[in-house]
Amino acid sequence: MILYSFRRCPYAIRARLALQQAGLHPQLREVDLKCKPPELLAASAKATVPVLLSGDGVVIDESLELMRWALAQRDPDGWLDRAEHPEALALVEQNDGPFKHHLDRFRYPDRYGGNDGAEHRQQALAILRQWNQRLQQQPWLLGPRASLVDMALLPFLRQFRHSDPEAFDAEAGLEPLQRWLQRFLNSEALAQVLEWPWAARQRWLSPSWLYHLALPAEWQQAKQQGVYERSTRGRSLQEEGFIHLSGAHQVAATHERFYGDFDGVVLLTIDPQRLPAEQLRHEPIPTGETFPHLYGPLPLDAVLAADRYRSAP
Ligand SMILES: N[C@@H](CCC(=O)N[C@@H](CS)C(=O)NCC(=O)O)C(=O)O
Repeated sequence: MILYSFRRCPYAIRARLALQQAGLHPQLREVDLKCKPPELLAASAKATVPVLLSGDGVVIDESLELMRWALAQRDPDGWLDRAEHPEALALVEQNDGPFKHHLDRFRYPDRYGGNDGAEHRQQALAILRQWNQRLQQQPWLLGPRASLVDMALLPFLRQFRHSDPEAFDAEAGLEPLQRWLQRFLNSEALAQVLEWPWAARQRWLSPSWLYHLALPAEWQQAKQQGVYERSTRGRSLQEEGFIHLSGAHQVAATHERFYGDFDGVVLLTIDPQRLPAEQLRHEPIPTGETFPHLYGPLPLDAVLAADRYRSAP
């Protein structure tokens, strides 16, 4: 079972909460949303996270559906109880529709071409006051126990608070809602789904791509000059004759061997289709292992992403 996910994404968080509750631990593929791996696009053309591949041909690319699917297998605390009730469905719809709409525009007014972030915050707060009314009478949205609905909404409220925690905490009359969020933020369930390996800080590396570790100053220089001609640490393309690349499964060992003492090494993600085919060769090194070698400068337009490399803890 495979889960494409993104650590901070509220949809992915709610999916991971349900998977964990059901005792399911798929293999995690943490993706970069600015540079989505071809495997994710092949699994779901929608190209959003989370996406679950069940292993027996089922692909689920909607977080709520994924929650229901996971809890249908095991639901020890009855999160599904009343989850299909009309008022439960209305709450989820309100969250995924208007609340999310205002949340995005409050968090990123520039992205939405407006300067009315404060207005959107007020509109989101109007919705939160409705949720607050429910929570005045009961600790969770549907009653005395937590349900799928709480877990579906709370990751979005977490984002709302996170955008301006002081203003949120100072908001008068929202104490029941603030306590509801605080219980979630302090919960072991959330801590667990934000932890390695549930929410890897290390991006999943695709076997469809090639990789190269670069020193930040040399990568900066390449961007300015429009050409990258370093082979490996301390060696140029001219000296070595080719640029050392790695397959996804080789990056960690290459990092460990040559860059383990260097803080801030940059991982270049390279699309092999954009390399001159005649310059790319897969060649054995003396240990017998085969590595990709590029016999020419690295074209900058073949570099899909350049991020600080994080090794697995
Ligand atoms: N309706 C989808 C929405 C998922 C979604 O929009 N996820 C965001 C990340 S929080 C995403 O993948 N966006 C795609 C992108 O940024 O390109 C679900 O519930 O799973």
